[in-house]
Amino acid sequence: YPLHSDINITSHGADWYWAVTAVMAVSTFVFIGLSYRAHRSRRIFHYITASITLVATCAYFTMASNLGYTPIAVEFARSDPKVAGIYREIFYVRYIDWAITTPLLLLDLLLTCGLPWPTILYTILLDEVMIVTGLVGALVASSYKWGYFVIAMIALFGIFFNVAVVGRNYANVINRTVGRTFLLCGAWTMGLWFIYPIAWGLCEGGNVISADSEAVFYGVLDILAKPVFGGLLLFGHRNIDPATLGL
Ligand code: RET
Repeated sequence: YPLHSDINITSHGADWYWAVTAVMAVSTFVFIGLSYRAHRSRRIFHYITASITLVATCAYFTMASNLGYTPIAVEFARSDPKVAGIYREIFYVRYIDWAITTPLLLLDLLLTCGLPWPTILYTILLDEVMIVTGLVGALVASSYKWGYFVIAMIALFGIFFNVAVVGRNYANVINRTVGRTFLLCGAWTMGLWFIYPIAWGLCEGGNVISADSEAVFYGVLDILAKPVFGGLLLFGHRNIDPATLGL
């Protein structure tokens, strides 16, 4: 079985991955630093947010080192369609990152609007379905991969409903500050999350753009969805007492 892949990041792609690694690491220290401004009992959002960028630091360190990938056939030999021809570097480490960090992002968001625990837990379950089917789809070489894509999209719409409709109603009932913070962070998150399947379709799915372009596309998305989201969320929480959220 070939461990060799034909479509890989270049040294420019690796440089960019190192830059994102640095952004994630610095953000982690900033979020931990900000936590000292709050009493220990009121640091839950700092800790969740710092954990997200810490995990991302590890994932980006791995990709910058050109590790955490496996070659997947993206084109097949003309003579025999059952024999794979061209292999692309598929970073499965992304999905290990997302399996840990997307539930934490949802926790940040859904604790902010005071959703009941059962609703938070089943939103996180939908999220795990989305990430794991996305991973399987990325690793499957045949067009079955698009079946997994469809399942992940259905799960994403379920998450969207719980954030945009259920969560927003709960946030607005608590008070105006919570309502506004949730609206900003919720809209930011859901807007970004719907761009991930587009990136997947162009990279793992359709092999349309290069591995370096993939690095830039996912890297920009991850910076906006993790450190920038975390900054917005903690800024919103500066005037919110966790006790008003039942925390
Ligand atoms: C996949 C592929 C299949 C279809 C869908 C996907 C959605 C992924 C999402 C990822 C979010 C990642 C974040 C990372 C951290 O910053 C798995 C790409 C719907 C929404 C926010």
